[in-house]
Amino acid sequence: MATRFVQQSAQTILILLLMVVPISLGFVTVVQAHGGGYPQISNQPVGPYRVSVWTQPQPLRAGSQAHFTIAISKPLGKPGSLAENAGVPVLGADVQVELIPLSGNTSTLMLQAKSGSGINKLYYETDVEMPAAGRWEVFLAINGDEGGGSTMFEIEVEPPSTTRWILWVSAAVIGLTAAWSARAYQHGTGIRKIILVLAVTSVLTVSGSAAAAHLTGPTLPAIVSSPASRFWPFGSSAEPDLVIEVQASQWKWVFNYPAAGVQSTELNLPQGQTALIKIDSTDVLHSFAVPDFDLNENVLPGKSTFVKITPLESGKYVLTCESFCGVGFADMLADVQVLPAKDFDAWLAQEKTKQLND
Ligand SMILES: [Cu+2]
Repeated sequence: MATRFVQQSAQTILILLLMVVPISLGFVTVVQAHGGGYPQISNQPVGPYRVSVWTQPQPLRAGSQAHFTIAISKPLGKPGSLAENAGVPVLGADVQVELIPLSGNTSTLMLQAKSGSGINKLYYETDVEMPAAGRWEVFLAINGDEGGGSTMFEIEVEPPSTTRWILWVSAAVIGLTAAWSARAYQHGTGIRKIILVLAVTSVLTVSGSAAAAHLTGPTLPAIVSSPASRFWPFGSSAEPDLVIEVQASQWKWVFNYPAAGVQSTELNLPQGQTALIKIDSTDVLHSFAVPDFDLNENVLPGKSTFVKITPLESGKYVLTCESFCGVGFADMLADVQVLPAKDFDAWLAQEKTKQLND
Protein backbone atom coordinates (compact mmCIF):
# COMPACT_ATOMS: atom_id res chain seq x y z
CA MET A 1 0.00 0.00 0.00
CA ALA A 2 2.77 2.39 1.02
CA THR A 3 4.83 1.56 -2.12
CA ARG A 4 1.84 2.27 -4.35
CA PHE A 5 1.32 5.62 -2.63
CA VAL A 6 4.99 6.56 -3.18
CA GLN A 7 4.73 5.55 -6.87
CA GLN A 8 1.62 7.63 -7.41
CA SER A 9 3.12 10.64 -5.66
CA ALA A 10 6.28 10.42 -7.76
CA GLN A 11 4.19 10.28 -10.94
CA THR A 12 2.10 13.27 -9.88
CA ILE A 13 5.22 15.31 -9.15
CA LEU A 14 6.70 14.33 -12.53
CA ILE A 15 3.53 15.39 -14.39
CA LEU A 16 3.42 18.70 -12.55
CA LEU A 17 7.08 19.39 -13.28
CA LEU A 18 6.66 18.58 -16.98
CA MET A 19 3.69 20.92 -17.19
CA VAL A 20 5.11 23.78 -15.13
CA VAL A 21 8.40 24.07 -17.05
CA PRO A 22 6.91 24.71 -20.54
CA ILE A 23 4.19 26.97 -19.15
CA SER A 24 6.71 29.12 -17.33
CA LEU A 25 8.73 29.30 -20.57
CA GLY A 26 5.64 30.75 -22.23
CA PHE A 27 5.57 33.66 -19.83
CA VAL A 28 9.19 34.64 -20.23
CA THR A 29 9.31 38.09 -21.79
CA VAL A 30 12.45 39.31 -23.42
CA VAL A 31 13.78 42.31 -21.50
CA GLN A 32 13.90 45.41 -23.66
CA ALA A 33 17.19 47.18 -24.09
CA HIS A 34 16.39 50.70 -22.97
CA GLY A 35 17.60 53.79 -24.78
CA GLY A 36 17.84 54.16 -28.52
CA GLY A 37 15.86 52.17 -31.03
CA TYR A 38 14.33 53.05 -34.34
CA PRO A 39 14.36 56.79 -35.18
CA GLN A 40 10.85 58.27 -35.64
CA ILE A 41 11.61 62.00 -35.56
CA SER A 42 15.06 63.54 -35.54
CA ASN A 43 15.90 66.86 -33.99
CA GLN A 44 12.57 68.42 -34.83
CA PRO A 45 11.85 71.97 -33.59
CA VAL A 46 9.09 71.78 -30.94
CA GLY A 47 8.43 75.15 -29.29
CA PRO A 48 11.79 76.34 -27.97
CA TYR A 49 13.22 72.79 -28.09
CA ARG A 50 14.63 70.25 -30.52
CA VAL A 51 13.10 66.81 -30.10
CA SER A 52 14.04 63.29 -31.22
CA VAL A 53 12.00 60.15 -30.68
CA TRP A 54 12.95 56.49 -31.08
CA THR A 55 10.73 53.44 -30.77
CA GLN A 56 11.64 49.88 -29.91
CA PRO A 57 11.36 47.09 -31.01
CA GLN A 58 11.22 47.33 -34.79
CA PRO A 59 8.54 46.51 -35.87
CA LEU A 60 6.17 47.38 -33.04
CA ARG A 61 3.64 44.62 -32.42
CA ALA A 62 0.12 44.47 -30.98
CA GLY A 63 0.06 42.73 -27.60
CA SER A 64 3.76 43.49 -27.02
CA GLN A 65 5.59 46.26 -25.19
CA ALA A 66 6.43 49.38 -27.17
CA HIS A 67 9.27 51.47 -25.76
CA PHE A 68 9.49 55.21 -26.51
CA THR A 69 12.74 57.12 -26.00
CA ILE A 70 12.61 60.92 -26.24
CA ALA A 71 15.54 63.34 -26.27
CA ILE A 72 14.91 67.05 -25.72
CA SER A 73 17.54 69.71 -26.15
CA LYS A 74 17.59 73.47 -26.25
CA PRO A 75 19.69 75.30 -28.87
CA LEU A 76 22.09 77.76 -27.24
CA GLY A 77 22.44 80.28 -30.05
CA LYS A 78 20.23 82.09 -32.53
CA PRO A 79 19.97 80.79 -36.11
CA GLY A 80 22.99 81.98 -38.08
CA SER A 81 25.08 82.59 -34.97
CA LEU A 82 28.21 80.62 -34.15
CA ALA A 83 26.43 78.83 -31.32
CA GLU A 84 23.52 77.83 -33.55
CA ASN A 85 24.32 74.14 -33.41
CA ALA A 86 25.34 73.96 -29.77
CA GLY A 87 22.68 72.66 -27.43
CA VAL A 88 22.07 71.44 -23.93
CA PRO A 89 19.82 68.58 -22.87
CA VAL A 90 16.57 69.70 -21.24
CA LEU A 91 15.74 67.82 -18.07
CA GLY A 92 12.73 67.98 -15.77
CA ALA A 93 10.20 68.82 -18.49
CA ASP A 94 6.68 67.41 -18.45
CA VAL A 95 6.43 65.04 -21.43
CA GLN A 96 3.00 63.69 -22.39
CA VAL A 97 2.68 61.01 -25.05
CA GLU A 98 -0.78 60.46 -26.48
CA LEU A 99 -1.36 57.45 -28.73
CA ILE A 100 -4.37 57.87 -31.00
CA PRO A 101 -5.51 54.86 -33.08
CA LEU A 102 -6.24 55.84 -36.69
CA SER A 103 -8.51 52.84 -37.29
CA GLY A 104 -10.70 50.44 -35.30
CA ASN A 105 -12.44 51.24 -32.03
CA THR A 106 -9.50 51.09 -29.64
CA SER A 107 -9.34 54.03 -27.23
CA THR A 108 -6.62 56.64 -26.97
CA LEU A 109 -3.71 55.96 -24.60
CA MET A 110 -2.17 58.68 -22.42
CA LEU A 111 1.39 58.19 -21.20
CA GLN A 112 3.87 60.23 -19.21
CA ALA A 113 7.51 59.90 -20.27
CA LYS A 114 9.97 60.14 -17.39
CA SER A 115 13.64 61.08 -17.46
CA GLY A 116 16.42 59.59 -15.39
CA SER A 117 15.07 56.02 -15.40
CA GLY A 118 16.90 54.48 -18.35
CA ILE A 119 20.59 53.83 -18.96
CA ASN A 120 20.97 57.35 -20.32
CA LYS A 121 19.62 59.84 -17.79
CA LEU A 122 19.27 62.46 -20.52
CA TYR A 123 16.43 60.57 -22.18
CA TYR A 124 12.74 60.55 -21.34
CA GLU A 125 11.28 57.06 -21.58
CA THR A 126 7.95 55.28 -21.39
CA ASP A 127 6.58 51.80 -22.12
CA VAL A 128 3.14 50.65 -23.14
CA GLU A 129 1.59 47.43 -24.39
CA MET A 130 0.11 48.23 -27.80
CA PRO A 131 -3.53 47.04 -27.72
CA ALA A 132 -4.13 46.85 -31.49
CA ALA A 133 -2.38 46.64 -34.83
CA GLY A 134 -2.64 49.37 -37.48
CA ARG A 135 -1.54 52.97 -37.78
CA TRP A 136 -1.39 55.13 -34.67
CA GLU A 137 -0.81 58.84 -34.34
CA VAL A 138 1.65 59.83 -31.64
CA PHE A 139 0.95 63.26 -30.15
CA LEU A 140 3.82 64.58 -28.08
CA ALA A 141 3.33 67.56 -25.73
CA ILE A 142 6.29 69.08 -23.90
CA ASN A 143 6.16 71.63 -21.08
CA GLY A 144 9.33 72.91 -19.46
CA ASP A 145 10.88 75.97 -17.85
CA GLU A 146 11.57 77.46 -21.28
CA GLY A 147 8.00 77.03 -22.53
CA GLY A 148 5.95 74.41 -24.28
CA GLY A 149 5.23 72.88 -27.65
CA SER A 150 3.86 69.82 -29.37
CA THR A 151 4.42 67.64 -32.42
CA MET A 152 2.90 64.58 -34.07
CA PHE A 153 4.08 61.58 -36.03
CA GLU A 154 2.64 58.23 -37.09
CA ILE A 155 3.72 54.73 -36.16
CA GLU A 156 2.78 51.38 -37.69
CA VAL A 157 1.90 48.54 -35.32
CA GLU A 158 2.08 45.03 -36.77
CA PRO A 159 -0.17 42.13 -35.70
CA PRO A 160 1.21 39.86 -32.94
CA SER A 161 4.08 37.64 -33.99
CA THR A 162 2.76 34.23 -35.09
CA THR A 163 5.85 32.47 -33.76
CA ARG A 164 4.51 33.19 -30.26
CA TRP A 165 2.09 30.31 -30.91
CA ILE A 166 5.01 27.90 -31.15
CA LEU A 167 5.49 28.36 -27.42
CA TRP A 168 1.89 27.59 -26.55
CA VAL A 169 1.70 24.63 -28.94
CA SER A 170 4.91 23.11 -27.56
CA ALA A 171 3.74 23.74 -24.00
CA ALA A 172 0.45 21.94 -24.79
CA VAL A 173 2.23 19.04 -26.54
CA ILE A 174 4.65 18.59 -23.64
CA GLY A 175 1.88 18.78 -21.03
CA LEU A 176 -0.47 16.35 -22.81
CA THR A 177 2.34 13.90 -23.58
CA ALA A 178 3.40 13.92 -19.94
CA ALA A 179 -0.13 13.33 -18.63
CA TRP A 180 -0.92 10.60 -21.16
CA SER A 181 2.41 8.77 -20.81
CA ALA A 182 2.22 8.68 -17.02
CA ARG A 183 -1.15 6.91 -17.27
CA ALA A 184 0.04 4.54 -20.01
CA TYR A 185 3.21 3.76 -18.07
CA GLN A 186 1.14 2.76 -15.06
CA HIS A 187 -0.80 0.16 -17.10
CA GLY A 188 1.98 -0.97 -19.46
CA THR A 189 4.53 -3.76 -19.04
CA GLY A 190 8.06 -4.66 -20.24
CA ILE A 191 8.85 -3.66 -23.86
CA ARG A 192 5.84 -1.31 -24.00
CA LYS A 193 7.31 0.74 -21.18
CA ILE A 194 10.64 1.07 -23.01
CA ILE A 195 8.96 2.13 -26.29
CA LEU A 196 6.86 4.58 -24.34
CA VAL A 197 9.89 6.15 -22.65
CA LEU A 198 11.68 6.52 -26.04
CA ALA A 199 8.60 8.05 -27.71
CA VAL A 200 8.01 10.48 -24.87
CA THR A 201 11.68 11.51 -24.80
CA SER A 202 11.67 12.36 -28.52
CA VAL A 203 8.40 14.33 -28.34
CA LEU A 204 9.75 16.31 -25.38
CA THR A 205 13.05 16.99 -27.17
CA VAL A 206 11.34 18.29 -30.32
CA SER A 207 8.82 20.47 -28.45
CA GLY A 208 11.47 21.69 -26.02
CA SER A 209 13.88 22.74 -28.75
CA ALA A 210 11.09 24.48 -30.70
CA ALA A 211 10.32 26.50 -27.57
CA ALA A 212 14.01 27.15 -26.88
CA ALA A 213 14.62 28.30 -30.47
CA HIS A 214 11.78 30.77 -30.11
CA LEU A 215 12.98 32.07 -26.76
CA THR A 216 16.44 32.86 -28.05
CA GLY A 217 14.70 35.47 -30.21
CA PRO A 218 14.88 36.35 -33.88
CA THR A 219 18.13 35.73 -35.73
CA LEU A 220 19.96 39.00 -36.33
CA PRO A 221 20.76 39.90 -39.95
CA ALA A 222 24.46 40.22 -39.08
CA ILE A 223 27.15 38.69 -36.87
CA VAL A 224 28.83 41.43 -34.89
CA SER A 225 31.83 41.46 -32.56
CA SER A 226 33.76 44.28 -30.98
CA PRO A 227 37.44 43.36 -30.72
CA ALA A 228 39.39 45.64 -28.38
CA SER A 229 42.04 46.21 -31.04
CA ARG A 230 42.89 45.48 -34.66
CA PHE A 231 44.83 42.36 -33.57
CA TRP A 232 42.19 40.67 -31.49
CA PRO A 233 41.34 37.84 -31.71
CA PHE A 234 44.68 36.43 -32.90
CA GLY A 235 45.04 34.08 -35.84
CA SER A 236 44.67 34.26 -39.60
CA SER A 237 41.06 33.00 -39.47
CA ALA A 238 40.20 36.32 -37.87
CA GLU A 239 41.62 38.22 -40.87
CA PRO A 240 38.80 40.40 -42.28
CA ASP A 241 37.82 40.48 -45.95
CA LEU A 242 37.97 44.26 -45.98
CA VAL A 243 38.80 47.20 -43.73
CA ILE A 244 36.63 50.30 -43.50
CA GLU A 245 37.73 53.44 -41.68
CA VAL A 246 34.97 55.54 -40.20
CA GLN A 247 35.22 59.12 -39.04
CA ALA A 248 32.61 60.31 -36.55
CA SER A 249 32.23 64.03 -35.99
CA GLN A 250 29.51 66.49 -34.95
CA TRP A 251 27.19 65.45 -36.64
CA LYS A 252 28.09 63.25 -39.54
CA TRP A 253 29.70 60.01 -40.58
CA VAL A 254 32.38 59.57 -43.27
CA PHE A 255 33.33 56.11 -44.52
CA ASN A 256 36.70 55.36 -46.12
CA TYR A 257 37.53 52.20 -48.05
CA PRO A 258 41.35 52.53 -47.95
CA ALA A 259 42.15 49.53 -50.19
CA ALA A 260 40.05 51.03 -52.99
CA GLY A 261 40.75 54.68 -52.16
CA VAL A 262 37.03 55.39 -51.95
CA GLN A 263 35.21 57.77 -49.61
CA SER A 264 31.47 57.53 -49.02
CA THR A 265 28.68 59.06 -46.94
CA GLU A 266 26.89 55.73 -46.71
CA LEU A 267 28.18 52.51 -45.21
CA ASN A 268 28.04 49.80 -47.87
CA LEU A 269 28.90 46.26 -46.78
CA PRO A 270 29.36 43.06 -48.80
CA GLN A 271 26.96 40.29 -47.75
CA GLY A 272 28.63 37.24 -46.21
CA GLN A 273 32.05 38.92 -45.87
CA THR A 274 33.68 40.12 -42.69
CA ALA A 275 34.40 43.83 -42.53
CA LEU A 276 36.73 45.20 -39.87
CA ILE A 277 35.51 48.69 -39.07
CA LYS A 278 37.85 51.16 -37.40
CA ILE A 279 36.00 54.13 -35.96
CA ASP A 280 37.57 57.38 -34.80
CA SER A 281 35.99 60.49 -33.37
CA THR A 282 37.45 63.87 -34.32
CA ASP A 283 35.71 65.74 -31.50
CA VAL A 284 33.47 64.39 -28.72
CA LEU A 285 32.08 61.05 -27.53
CA HIS A 286 29.87 59.43 -30.16
CA SER A 287 28.49 55.94 -30.52
CA PHE A 288 28.33 53.62 -33.52
CA ALA A 289 24.90 52.01 -33.36
CA VAL A 290 22.98 49.84 -35.82
CA PRO A 291 19.80 48.88 -33.90
CA ASP A 292 18.92 46.13 -36.40
CA PHE A 293 22.29 44.45 -35.72
CA ASP A 294 21.93 44.91 -31.95
CA LEU A 295 25.13 46.93 -32.17
CA ASN A 296 25.99 49.98 -30.06
CA GLU A 297 29.65 50.82 -29.39
CA ASN A 298 30.96 53.99 -27.79
CA VAL A 299 33.47 55.95 -29.86
CA LEU A 300 35.84 57.98 -27.70
CA PRO A 301 37.97 60.78 -29.14
CA GLY A 302 41.67 59.87 -29.29
CA LYS A 303 41.08 56.11 -29.18
CA SER A 304 40.10 53.88 -32.10
CA THR A 305 37.06 51.66 -31.71
CA PHE A 306 36.94 48.39 -33.67
CA VAL A 307 33.85 46.50 -34.77
CA LYS A 308 33.67 43.39 -36.94
CA ILE A 309 30.51 42.93 -38.97
CA THR A 310 29.58 39.92 -41.09
CA PRO A 311 26.20 40.79 -42.63
CA LEU A 312 24.09 37.75 -43.45
CA GLU A 313 21.09 39.39 -45.10
CA SER A 314 21.20 42.03 -47.79
CA GLY A 315 19.04 45.08 -47.22
CA LYS A 316 18.93 48.63 -45.90
CA TYR A 317 19.63 49.45 -42.27
CA VAL A 318 20.30 52.65 -40.33
CA LEU A 319 23.42 53.78 -38.50
CA THR A 320 22.72 56.16 -35.62
CA CYS A 321 24.66 57.84 -32.84
CA GLU A 322 23.17 56.89 -29.48
CA SER A 323 25.41 59.20 -27.51
CA PHE A 324 24.27 62.73 -26.72
CA CYS A 325 26.96 64.62 -28.65
CA GLY A 326 25.32 68.02 -28.99
CA VAL A 327 22.10 69.38 -30.43
CA GLY A 328 22.57 67.69 -33.80
CA PHE A 329 23.14 64.20 -32.41
CA ALA A 330 19.84 62.84 -33.66
CA ASP A 331 20.81 63.90 -37.19
CA MET A 332 23.88 61.68 -37.07
CA LEU A 333 22.24 59.13 -39.32
CA ALA A 334 23.71 57.21 -42.23
CA ASP A 335 22.36 54.52 -44.51
CA VAL A 336 23.82 51.06 -44.07
CA GLN A 337 23.44 49.02 -47.22
CA VAL A 338 24.27 45.32 -47.34
CA LEU A 339 24.84 44.31 -50.97
CA PRO A 340 25.48 40.90 -52.55
CA ALA A 341 29.30 40.63 -52.89
CA LYS A 342 29.37 41.24 -56.67
CA ASP A 343 27.08 44.28 -56.40
CA PHE A 344 29.34 45.61 -53.65
CA ASP A 345 32.44 45.18 -55.86
CA ALA A 346 30.62 46.92 -58.71
CA TRP A 347 29.65 49.82 -56.42
CA LEU A 348 33.23 50.17 -55.15
CA ALA A 349 34.68 50.14 -58.70
CA GLN A 350 32.11 52.70 -59.85
CA GLU A 351 32.84 55.00 -56.89
CA LYS A 352 36.57 54.68 -57.52
CA THR A 353 36.23 55.76 -61.16
CA LYS A 354 33.90 58.60 -60.18
CA GLN A 355 36.19 59.89 -57.44
CA LEU A 356 39.33 59.66 -59.63
CA ASN A 357 37.61 61.87 -62.20
CA ASP A 358 36.53 64.46 -59.62
CU1 LIG B 1 27.35 61.54 -32.04
